Amino acid sequence: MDGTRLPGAAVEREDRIILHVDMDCFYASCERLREPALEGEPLVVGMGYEAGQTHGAVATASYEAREHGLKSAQAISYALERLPRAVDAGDDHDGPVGYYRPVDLDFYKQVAAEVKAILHEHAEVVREVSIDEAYLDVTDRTSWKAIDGGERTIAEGYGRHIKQQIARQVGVPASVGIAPNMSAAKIASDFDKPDGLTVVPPGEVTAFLEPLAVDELHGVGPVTARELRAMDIETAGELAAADPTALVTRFGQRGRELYARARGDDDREVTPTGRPKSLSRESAFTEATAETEAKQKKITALAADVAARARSREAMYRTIGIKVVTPPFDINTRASSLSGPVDEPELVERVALELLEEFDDTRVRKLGVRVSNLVFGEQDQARLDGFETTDLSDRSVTNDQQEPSTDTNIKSLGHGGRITDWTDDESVESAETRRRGQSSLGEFD
Ligand code: DCP
Ligand code: MG
Repeated sequence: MDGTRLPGAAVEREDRIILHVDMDCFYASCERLREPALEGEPLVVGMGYEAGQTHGAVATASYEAREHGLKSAQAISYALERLPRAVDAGDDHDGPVGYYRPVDLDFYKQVAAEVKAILHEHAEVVREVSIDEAYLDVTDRTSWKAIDGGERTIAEGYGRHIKQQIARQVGVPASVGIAPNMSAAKIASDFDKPDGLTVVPPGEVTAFLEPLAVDELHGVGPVTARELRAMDIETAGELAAADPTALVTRFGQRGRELYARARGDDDREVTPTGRPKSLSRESAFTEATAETEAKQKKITALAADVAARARSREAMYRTIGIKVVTPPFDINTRASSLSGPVDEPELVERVALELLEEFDDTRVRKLGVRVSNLVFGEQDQARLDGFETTDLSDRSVTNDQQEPSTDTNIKSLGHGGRITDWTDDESVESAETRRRGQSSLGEFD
């Protein structure tokens, strides 16, 4: 990657490589793992099918059972009607029969853990969304570069490799979708189930979505699909070509989202399961520079990126910091803290630039911006009474290197905690940096 390339909300978004994995008829595949004779048979995993039981539901049906109309969430009594139990079917029964097994969640969780371990080996960021489903951001691990005379991308090979690793090491089938954003990747993984691998390179997302029925789009259930049909909108292509105002009139803010999804616009980030302690981003110069403007430009872009990521994760921050790496590898960190958590992209930029002033004449080879002391989504922005009127350009946000401000609304952290914070992360960062090369745009959280 070009070390001079600046990160920013708009930059690189379309180049992301998002991989979505969804295991095929997962509970049934797990049962087959310990009972290989069930391979190729119509298999129902669920509750309530034993003699004398009447209540219960299908958790999942193998693809062979699905051919008989069975699927998750159906009443078990319905399943038994369509596909009587093999053990109960008398000799005179000449229709299809099925195999039934009870749900053994502990076992499925063990299998899922093995699968997830493989996924974590193959991506920096893994978002586990359910027992058998995860998103991976594999942008740093593979490439959209076309190979084989343009027939395939390198990313496709990476997806195939992950599928094979799961099949060989765990023994269960997975379907994989790869696309530049999360919603397209999810649709892609579902596109060719079971054992599917569907790749939608950048630039092909709209064409891929176009022919799909609207209810295949993420977030479109049967009710919305019906309402869209009433508006003469049946396919994602028709939804993408619809009048957005009419959609907003009908569905409110959701209408705008539906419209965006149908057009393949989805800039949600793959956020790791669990909550991060901080969010940060750093970027190196190709060569160390003392140029103020270049440094400011980079800090501004990094600040925008970090603030956008915080917002997309619904994280507010109380501390804003920068990292300045001077040649050869001296790491300097500075941070300022506010009295309450905020979601203020402009403030991140302003504080980061202020903190940078100390390094005005310094040659710098790498810069980073971080927000920390995170608070997630649950409450409104803290009432920072007086905050808006405080003149931030004039010492109201204090540099941690200086005496804490006496301002009651904005105060500084002590040295110790902050420095330790960053030091901890440095060890992660140096390993990362070694692996990716110095010029890469690495995250340092
Ligand atoms: N599950 C359940 N009840 C449901 C839906 C699902 O108990 N109503 C369980 C059983 C599934 C597992 O969750 O095996 C994963 O759900 P999926 O929706 O991914 O379904 P499958 O993996 O079974 O099938 P597919 O191949 O369509 O992904
Ligand atoms: Mg599944």
